[in-house]
Amino acid sequence: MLLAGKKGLIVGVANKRSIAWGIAQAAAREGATLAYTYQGERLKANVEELAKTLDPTAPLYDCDVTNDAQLDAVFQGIQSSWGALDFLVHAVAFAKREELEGEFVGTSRDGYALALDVSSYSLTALARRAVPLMTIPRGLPPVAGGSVVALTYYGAEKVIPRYNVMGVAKAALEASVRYLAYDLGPKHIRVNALSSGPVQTLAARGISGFSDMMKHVESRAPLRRNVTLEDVAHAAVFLLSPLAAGITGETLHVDCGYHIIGM
Ligand code: 0WE
Repeated sequence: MLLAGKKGLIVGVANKRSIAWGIAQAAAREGATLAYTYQGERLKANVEELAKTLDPTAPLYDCDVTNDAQLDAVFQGIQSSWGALDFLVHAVAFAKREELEGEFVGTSRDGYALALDVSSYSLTALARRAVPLMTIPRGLPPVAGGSVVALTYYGAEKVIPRYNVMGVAKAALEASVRYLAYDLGPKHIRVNALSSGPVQTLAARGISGFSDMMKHVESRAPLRRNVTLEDVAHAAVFLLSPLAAGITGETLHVDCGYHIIGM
């Protein structure tokens, strides 16, 4: 059990297809105890139902990551129920639909700000609040520290048509991972990004050409297939676990090798 006795917060479960939910299931299987946030009443029932299947006592917090008061309440809640935190999973992103349809050059000021706020700044906002809970000595022998994993995508590094402002937001997220890793390293908190290949999630639904994109990856990736939720979840558990004790500030590609191809 790679995460025996560890307590983690999962941010970004929307439904059973969510990468965050895949990670939650794999982490629970490895012995972790989990808390979750949900984004507004619309998704509360979904997250409640899923969380209950693993642990009927799992703490749930309403949290729009652009709302500082709600972020504060999440960590106050974890402080009072657990008193400490071992890991954090960030799996949230949003851009307005119109920004993912037209050209990047047309990105509006408020669309740009919203995408970066929800998809990039939120990692720093969450990590800052997690630090005090991760630096409390705990366990036997007592240890302090933690692990943070954020989900990213290849569109941060190379142009993926229509990913547009999300590519800029993920680039900022990956840079944030490096700066957070630098700041929090002395506190024994590791911060890494996991760059997943495309997965059919709620976030992918309705994105025109998504199925063609998955066919393209399947035909060109060295492993000649798309990633599964399990592939991504297993790599996330690795990064959260002591097996990755020497890894921080890294972007780990879990993409069946797609990103190594030049032509
Ligand atoms: O990060 C993502 C998607 C994130 C996302 C999805 C939506 C759809 C619904 C952010 N905001 C919204 N806003 C909505 O209104 N991915 C890695 C999946 C994804 O999205 C794409 C992709 C891939 C891959 C969009 C265009 C091209 C490729």
